[in-house]
Amino acid sequence: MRFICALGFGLENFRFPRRLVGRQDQAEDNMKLCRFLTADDQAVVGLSLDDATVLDLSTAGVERLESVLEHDNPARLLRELTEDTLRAHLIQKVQLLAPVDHQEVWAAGVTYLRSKKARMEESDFSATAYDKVYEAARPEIFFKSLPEKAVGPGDTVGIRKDAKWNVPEPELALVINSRQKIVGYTIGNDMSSRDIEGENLLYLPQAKVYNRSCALGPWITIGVSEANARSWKIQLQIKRDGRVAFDGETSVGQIKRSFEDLADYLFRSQSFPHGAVLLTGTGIVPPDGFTLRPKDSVRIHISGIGSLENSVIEV
Ligand code: DO4
Ligand code: MG
Repeated sequence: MRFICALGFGLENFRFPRRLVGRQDQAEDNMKLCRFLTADDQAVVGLSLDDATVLDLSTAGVERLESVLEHDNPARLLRELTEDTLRAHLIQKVQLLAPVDHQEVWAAGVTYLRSKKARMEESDFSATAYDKVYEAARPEIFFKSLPEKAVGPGDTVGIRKDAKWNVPEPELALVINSRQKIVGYTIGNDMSSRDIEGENLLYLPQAKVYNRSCALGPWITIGVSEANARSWKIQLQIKRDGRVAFDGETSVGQIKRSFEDLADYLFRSQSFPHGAVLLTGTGIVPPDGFTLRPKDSVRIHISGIGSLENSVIEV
């Protein structure tokens, strides 16, 4: 009854008990941790247990994602937090932000056969490098973004003014805490300039790291095993003038390396006191004639997470 009244008058101003949001035993499968902007422009940590509402965890004293991700058992902590009375908002009425606070964002590459083949074709010059790294024990891992530069759902992603061949790279992103434990998953878009990378592999940082080159979101799915995540599908749809300009699909199970292995190499001789986000590589590559244009819309869907949508601008 109280829930119905709350919806009628706008959920934002109501507090209601967790038991009205969803059943306790369903919570672990559906926990989505996010950051969002409140009506008075405060960035807060949120938790969603269904498709419609997000609970403001700042009302339970949680100020940063990190305090959940560093917990021994984030899923259990979130369940306990939802036993409190938390302020709820309708998801449609809040602006979700990239789900990072102080975590550096890194990316692995050439982890799918599709990515290796496409890159060998785009560059005679560096073809053997891609071939070798695909087979080698040590993966390719590169720095992608400072957390404050990552863009969130609904924001714009960038294509470089000085590049002619630009593509999105839809990737599963591992959310790893400071103790190297993979505690969740989100969606990453590793925007890339293929002509710059193809000209010379030493230009990789310029092809990959520039304004608005990394999108993350819409939230972090907590408490899912690697085995389950490997059954997820990844879809990419690019729309231009309202029409589908490219559509592609792959499966997380096609990634050649284990998530543990990727996290292990990232943390070798390097510590991440706030944890890290690691994109796991792309398995979807649009055909060679395709390049993004300003105003295109890029939608990445991963079945166990949700959708990350951004429009394109020139930067
Ligand atoms: O080797 C260049 C980058 C590879 C990459 O970003 C990917 O495979 O997703
Ligand atoms: Mg990539």
